[in-house]
Amino acid sequence: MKNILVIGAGGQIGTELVPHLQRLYGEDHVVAADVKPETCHSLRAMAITEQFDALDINIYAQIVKKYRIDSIFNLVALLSATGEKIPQLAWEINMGALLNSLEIAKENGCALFTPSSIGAFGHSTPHQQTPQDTVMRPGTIYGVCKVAGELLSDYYFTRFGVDTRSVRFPGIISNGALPGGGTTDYAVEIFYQAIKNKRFTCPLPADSYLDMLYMPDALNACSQLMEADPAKLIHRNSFNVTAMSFCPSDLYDDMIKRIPEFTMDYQINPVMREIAASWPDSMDDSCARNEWGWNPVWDRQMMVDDMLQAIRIKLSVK
Ligand code: AKB
Repeated sequence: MKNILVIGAGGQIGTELVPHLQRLYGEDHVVAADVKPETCHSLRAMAITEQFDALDINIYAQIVKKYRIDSIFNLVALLSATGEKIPQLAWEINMGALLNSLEIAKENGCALFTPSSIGAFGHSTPHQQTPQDTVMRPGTIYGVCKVAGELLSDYYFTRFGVDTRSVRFPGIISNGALPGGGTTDYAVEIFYQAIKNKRFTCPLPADSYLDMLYMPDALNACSQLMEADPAKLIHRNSFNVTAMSFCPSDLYDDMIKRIPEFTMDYQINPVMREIAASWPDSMDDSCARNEWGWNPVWDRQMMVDDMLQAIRIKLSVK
């Protein structure tokens, strides 16, 4: 049985990945960690929790030894839009947590999952059916960290034999913890605003196509890849994964079919527009499908219905 540590567990992915891993491996085999005391307070209600800063390698290593950890999910990251406000700090946090995770994984024989992102691509990448192996020249500090992280993770695998694996996540849509500081966050916020206020102001242009995944598929991507037969993996860091590609006006059309009084206007955020324009419109994820059986379940219409239902319950709105 695995002993798993999730660092950065208090964010959008972590708060759902922890219970997902608990269901697969047992509650006693998953440790949630975050730097923020208030986040750890709520994590404690669902999991064994440790509060520490992943940039402090000594404390990080002590925790790995204390729980005999053999698998680490490193979710520590400042996202794309936040990163552009504080690029130096984004580099320090994103790369610092990764480098410490790689070193600790090397010293303790741990497998390591660190998500990459569509943010690893840039303007010069082919935007339609973006191939697995292609030009990667991102224009954001977040993307620079993701490309560097992919390379560093592959380096630790080939040079030191560390079992590093990763996916390039698109925007992740979920109804648990809110995302924060990403360019794709609009695709979550729109649901809350549609239910609460029947209106939404979108920061991205109407025709800004981006890949997206619904959270249940994102969680399966993490666990399936980490369980995959290593002999079948030609790639490691990182695999394109996607389930749908849409733009704000597509989502608006879906919404007014279900909430006829819903209205949406646009107040374009120039930084987010530029970031979104540099990212793929749609990715080719055939390598993930062929090498470890990636097969997402949730399409856009199923996701929209489920999001509306879940958020209505969450907000106690009929
Ligand atoms: C972001 O928008 O920054 C993230 C991502 C696609 O990596 N959601």
